[in-house]
Amino acid sequence: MQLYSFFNSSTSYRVRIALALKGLEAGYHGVNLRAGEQRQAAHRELSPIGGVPVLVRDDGASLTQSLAIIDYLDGQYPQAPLLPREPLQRARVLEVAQLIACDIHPLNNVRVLGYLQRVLEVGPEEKGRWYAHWVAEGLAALEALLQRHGSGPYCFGDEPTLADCCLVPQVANAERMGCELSAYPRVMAVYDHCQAQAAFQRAAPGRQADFIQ
Ligand SMILES: N[C@@H](CCC(=O)N[C@@H](CS)C(=O)NCC(=O)O)C(=O)O
Repeated sequence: MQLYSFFNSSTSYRVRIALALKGLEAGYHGVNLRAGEQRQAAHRELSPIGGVPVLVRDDGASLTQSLAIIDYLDGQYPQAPLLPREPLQRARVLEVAQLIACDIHPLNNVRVLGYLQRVLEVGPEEKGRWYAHWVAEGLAALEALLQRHGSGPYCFGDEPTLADCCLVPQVANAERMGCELSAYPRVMAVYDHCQAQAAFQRAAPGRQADFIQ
């Protein structure tokens, strides 16, 4: 398997966590989002929308969309399952994963922030406010969901799930962007617990081959 990734892409980070939790290795291809490599024709052959992550199997089959990739890995490599089988528990995990993947991340994606800046001519201060606003709204909802339905050191119990694969990169991004996080104690407790685990540490941006300061 080969993973097309960027060290501080949160969606790539989700997949790296899933791979590490399952003890899987994938060849690493850095796609430099800062240099716009995701928009080059060769990369669009793999990802028509121009993004990472992309997982390419040994037989050449390629997959985009971090949640689809993790679902594939979970089906193909059943060790350390990331999605519960019981329907309500499974839906709870997906509820958190999709809150992050559908309601928080897309609003602050590279191409969205770039459009705000280049086309709508939004200044850096307003761009920062946009970022902080959507992160705050999303993390408040995440905190409420985890307060209501979560338990244990991870989002849902004593073992990591897809929800944790999504939570950690989103909070890491928010931290990196200087967002205020003290209003989300349950989110931060899960984050701190995950950050202390070896698999999450292996997947961290600073440990990747394409890491740049
Ligand atoms: N929904 C997709 C989003 C993928 C995505 O947009 N990734 C970001 C990096 S976190 C990206 O490649 N952005 C490039 C751009 O917006 O130009 C997924 O979950 O995989």
